[in-house]
Amino acid sequence: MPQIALSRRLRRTPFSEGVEAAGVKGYTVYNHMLLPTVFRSIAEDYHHLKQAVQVWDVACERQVEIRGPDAARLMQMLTPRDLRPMVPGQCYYVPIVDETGGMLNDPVAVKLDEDRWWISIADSDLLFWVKGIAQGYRLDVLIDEPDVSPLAVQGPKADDLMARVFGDAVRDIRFFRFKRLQFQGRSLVVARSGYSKQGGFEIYVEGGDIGMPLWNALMEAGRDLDVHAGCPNLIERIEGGLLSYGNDMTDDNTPHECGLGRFCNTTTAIGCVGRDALLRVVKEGPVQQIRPVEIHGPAVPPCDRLWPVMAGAAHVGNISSAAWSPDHGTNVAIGMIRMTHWDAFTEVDVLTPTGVQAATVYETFWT
Ligand code: THG
Repeated sequence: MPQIALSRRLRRTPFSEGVEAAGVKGYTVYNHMLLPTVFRSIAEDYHHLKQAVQVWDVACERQVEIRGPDAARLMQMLTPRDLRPMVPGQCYYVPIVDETGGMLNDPVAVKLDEDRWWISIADSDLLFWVKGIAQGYRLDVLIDEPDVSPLAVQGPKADDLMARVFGDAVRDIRFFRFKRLQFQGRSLVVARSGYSKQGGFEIYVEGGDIGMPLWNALMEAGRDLDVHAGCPNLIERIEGGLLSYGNDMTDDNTPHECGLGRFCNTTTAIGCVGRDALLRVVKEGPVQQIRPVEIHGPAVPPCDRLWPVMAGAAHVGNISSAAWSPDHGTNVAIGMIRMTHWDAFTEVDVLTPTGVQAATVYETFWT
């Protein structure tokens, strides 16, 4: 098999040494950085994630830091989610849209202080857009990518493992809230969040030098909990309906098409640069939307391009992510489906690279 060449442009992370020692078998590239995709096998990693606890190198979730008197104003320009209720110590999942209402990213916003924010980005070069808006509007802010690398601890035993390293205070952290907790004399943001539906935390490791000490501390503390290196799991995230920017949506899609309307308050998000465009979209309603799709029949190959969804001769949507689910005994998938066929239990056909497979559209994901 051809290999992907490593170089300085394809950045390693503070945890890469630990990832390699744990026997990583595959990577993808995300924000110009290595992101592990598989350790034992995707199916074995999936079962283990649902039963035990994993430590994930998600350093590729880079931070865009905004600080200064206009930080909150700039943040609200970026998203149709009303940020006024947000207080320091909170995280918000925020669609980021351009002037047409198209999705530029779907990050987690972290409000450190009134005048200091992190945007924990998905895979697009959001820094350029944020800097461009700040310059264009002459805002009083400093914007950069700090030396901050998230390390996720995910799975049903995450609370027990984290309590051993950071103390019982972790147990009281509420969903999408964070506390500052000490590790080796350094104060780190620890949030209850993460790219799985199994529960857990994300540690925003400030300073790459403590990356491996923290990785090793978690691995040693969790030996009897069956802790293992892991990574965002394709099967689990499709079951849970966690979207992947660049795969399941692009700048051609509005948040409403992505099913992210519940994270938009477009009428009250005064200042959002995509507000006028989105107000028009909200009035008419989307004509296509993200849906869970069950693809019947044998296990599908990896979905590395859009697979047409057909109703007879009519092209009614596209599958963007798919995998065999061991727990459900069927293929789980995410598709963008036109409104004529987006009702639950609509029967369709999916054109996979290996042939036509019958499929059923649903309205709610598997977990
Ligand atoms: N954590 C952090 N940064 C990230 C991700 C993350 N950056 C990249 C990527 N993931 C951004 N995308 C998502 C997608 C889904 C969620 C978070 C980031 C998520 N969604 C929950 C859900 O849909 O059930 C909860 C959303 C909510 O209720 O607010 O967690 O994972 N740091």
